[in-house]
Amino acid sequence: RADDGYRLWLKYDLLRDAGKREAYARSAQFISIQNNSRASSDPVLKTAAQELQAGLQGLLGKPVPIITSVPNKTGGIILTTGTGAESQSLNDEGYQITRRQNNLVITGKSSAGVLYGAFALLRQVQTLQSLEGIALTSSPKVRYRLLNHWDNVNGTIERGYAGSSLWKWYELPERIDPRYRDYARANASLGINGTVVNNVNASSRFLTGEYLEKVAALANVFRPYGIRVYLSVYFPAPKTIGGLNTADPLDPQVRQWWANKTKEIYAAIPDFGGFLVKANSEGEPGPQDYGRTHVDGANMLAEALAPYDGVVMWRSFVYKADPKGDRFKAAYEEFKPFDGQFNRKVIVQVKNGPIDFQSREPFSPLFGAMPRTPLAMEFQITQEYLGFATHLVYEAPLFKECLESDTYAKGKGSTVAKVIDGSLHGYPITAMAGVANTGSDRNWTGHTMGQANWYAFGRLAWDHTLSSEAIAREWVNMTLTNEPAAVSQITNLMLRSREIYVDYTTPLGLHHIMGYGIHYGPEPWKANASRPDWNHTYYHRADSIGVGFDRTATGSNALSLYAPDVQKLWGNAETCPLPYLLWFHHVPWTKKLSTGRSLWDELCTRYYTGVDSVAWMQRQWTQVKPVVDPEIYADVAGRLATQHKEALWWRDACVLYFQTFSRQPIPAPFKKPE
Ligand code: GCW
Repeated sequence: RADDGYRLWLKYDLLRDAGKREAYARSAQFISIQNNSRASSDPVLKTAAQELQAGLQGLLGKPVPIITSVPNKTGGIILTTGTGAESQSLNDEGYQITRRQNNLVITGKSSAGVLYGAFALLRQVQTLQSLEGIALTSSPKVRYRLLNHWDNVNGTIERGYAGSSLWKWYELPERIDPRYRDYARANASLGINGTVVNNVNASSRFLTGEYLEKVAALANVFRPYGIRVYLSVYFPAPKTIGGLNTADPLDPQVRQWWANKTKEIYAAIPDFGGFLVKANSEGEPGPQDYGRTHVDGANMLAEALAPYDGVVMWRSFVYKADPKGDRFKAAYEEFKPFDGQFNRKVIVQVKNGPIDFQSREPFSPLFGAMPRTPLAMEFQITQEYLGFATHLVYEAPLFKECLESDTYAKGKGSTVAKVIDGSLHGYPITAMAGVANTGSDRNWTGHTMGQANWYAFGRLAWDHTLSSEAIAREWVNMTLTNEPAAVSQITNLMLRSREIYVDYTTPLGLHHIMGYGIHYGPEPWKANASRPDWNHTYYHRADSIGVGFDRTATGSNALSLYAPDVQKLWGNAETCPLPYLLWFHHVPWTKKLSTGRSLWDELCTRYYTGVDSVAWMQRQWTQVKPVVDPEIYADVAGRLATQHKEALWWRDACVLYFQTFSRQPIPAPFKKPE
């Protein structure tokens, strides 16, 4: 039957190669949860066994029984939680897969570890790896691996492009959509262990008794998959639903209200994960409305959580600072002074870049600058600035570029990844969040290839050292085809896609020139917004001399927020890597770049070759037609055609607009009309 994309990377279709099936089946004659009283009733272990069973039966085409005891039985898979020698090297959620006495043994310190091990074993089979000498050990590098849903009460999703919310609030808690479970399976297969179900632009309704019951019903579905539920909170909730006349975080009544509310939440959801907060940002209220600080607000919530195993994720996405200043500096200036003042349950959640999820941003200068405050990474999986669910942009290279950036906070090698995984500053808690791209569309993400971004986020949250290529290969094998040449071809296309998108939209470090408000298509000319830093001319600063935002000492000096080595890397227009050039420098149109072309010619070259590269992607995709499911093939082919049309739109809009400043001809090779 045709594949509508619903099953994501968990397809478990019969393996084509009968020989391989046989070989795997010899190692998978049964599944057994090692017999101890705790284990047999543990719902997460049960899930692990059931997932393995369903997966293997599909892949191998024969039943794999779950049996209760295994005296001297061999040729099967044993699931066990243990604290023995073999689990010494694991952290709480890690797993180990080994062969012992002719059985495959999946060990975890916790049942969640076993579940992740079960999915890892399935992945081995799905990607056709041998199980013969298998010896896998893996522990997540980050403790809290979360999706953030920007889902609203009314079923809409802010910046969501795959239909409406998965959560049917009006049906909950009575009706449980089977899809909730499939959602949990997909996340658990990646190691995602938490989900913030509502938008950071939060409605206080989610904290009412009526909604807590609904949220608790979701939590019940997610729990056997090791996934905890979190809520975004509306800071003035004590007023809007609590009947108080203030939400001042230092007011005793307000504090008591939060303490009571938190108690009520834990009564309904005993493993509730905690709160995510957007405060004093983009019109959202917050502690500053009462002359208080982010620390006052965050610590109040942390105290309410004190009796429980929950955390506060307080976002740093603000740009309240002087709109005439440089928005680049806002989060740093507002948060850095508080380093060391937050309660130990607080994590400050920082977007990867200083502005807002652009197709390329330098890493946020906060990373490395707050050694005494745990910082969480916030990536955006949904493609708000990356062409929605229409453009094919594989995001792993974008995530990796940030994670591998060197902050030099403690000398060379102080990467952002080491900040986030806690190893650089010894953070007691670590977290990575991804703004979800899921919705009610049959294939979850609108663009089938968008599934790879959900996948990549989850895999990197588990282990940021995995390469973009390895993750892409895995995903393609599990989702599209096992045919080696096609796997390579699709992987290659995915790996190039982000750079191609950058080229036809915002090459050389241009940023924030997309359609105003909607954030789709080009609008570099936007100049009449209500705040100067919402204008797009603010970001590109094109004039008759050149283009780009001078963030060196002669300009906003935002560069000074970075360590001296980073300043050296980006601070000199002669040596600044071209991808970041216009992020930091106002460069003359006529300036000769390292490519041998003038800035203007280089800009045009990128825009034009970017469009050509989309045509290349289309051709590549055509070639894999014989081995990809027809429905998925057609879906992607159609979206690529739109992408090509819109790449032309971006190119022509931007080149013609910037030409009004450069007053130079479009370079010869590109001149002819299409
Ligand atoms: O990227 C911007 C989005 C807003 C979003 C905000 C944020 C949830 O355009 O839609 O609001 O960032 O991250 O808070």
